Amino acid sequence: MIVASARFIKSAANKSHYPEPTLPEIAFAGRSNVGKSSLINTLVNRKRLVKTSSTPGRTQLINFFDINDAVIFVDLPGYGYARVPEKIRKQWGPMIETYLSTRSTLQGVVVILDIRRTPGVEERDLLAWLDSQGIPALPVLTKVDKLSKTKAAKQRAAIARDLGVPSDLLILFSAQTRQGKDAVLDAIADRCGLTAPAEEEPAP
Ligand SMILES: Nc1nc2c(ncn2[C@@H]2O[C@H](COP(=O)(O)OP(=O)(O)O)[C@@H](O)[C@H]2O)c(=O)[nH]1
Ligand SMILES: [Mg+2]
Repeated sequence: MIVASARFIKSAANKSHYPEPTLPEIAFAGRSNVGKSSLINTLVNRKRLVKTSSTPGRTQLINFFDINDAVIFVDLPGYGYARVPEKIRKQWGPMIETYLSTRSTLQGVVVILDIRRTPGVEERDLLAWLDSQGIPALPVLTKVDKLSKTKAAKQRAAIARDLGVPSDLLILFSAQTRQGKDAVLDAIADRCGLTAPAEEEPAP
């Protein structure tokens, strides 16, 4: 999939504020600071379509973006940030769960994991819950530029074992080098049934 256009649609705190469910939708989830904003910005070739904010503790919203007038990307609030006040943390779960369990156009969730970390309880819970709801997960291991090739391959295998999924299901990604960008976009296009545009013949 080639991203030709990307624009912010709206933010929503609850269902009544979601945009009309017309286009296929892909949501992005991950713990705070995992690199979710950087991943989305890389996919859409923009520096700051999604703000890479470093102020946890604010009430967070679900943000909707139109991509190519063909698919909607949904930036879910980051989870698992210990410094977030309990009151705010408590409203995240329901907000994300309501979205994921009721959104009729949702085609899959890109679950972003740091390649250097063993998946925590939040990640395992999220993946198990998506599975129980029949929502396909697209797991992506980000920040691969932080590890050597050998170490990255080892971590990929370890995380796959940990999650009980085949290793080649885990896409290796880096916002710094853009490694894995096309693999993520292709997985998304595949999930949404968007066929790749035919290669144009070079002009004679
Ligand atoms: N080296 C490296 N740093 C990254 C990568 N992705 C994100 N970061 C850094 O990780 C921090 C958190 O990134 P951000 O996208 O804001 O994370 P978010 O909280 O999940 O949205 C920032 O300092 C980014 O520059 C990556 O692929 N490689
Ligand atoms: Mg972010």
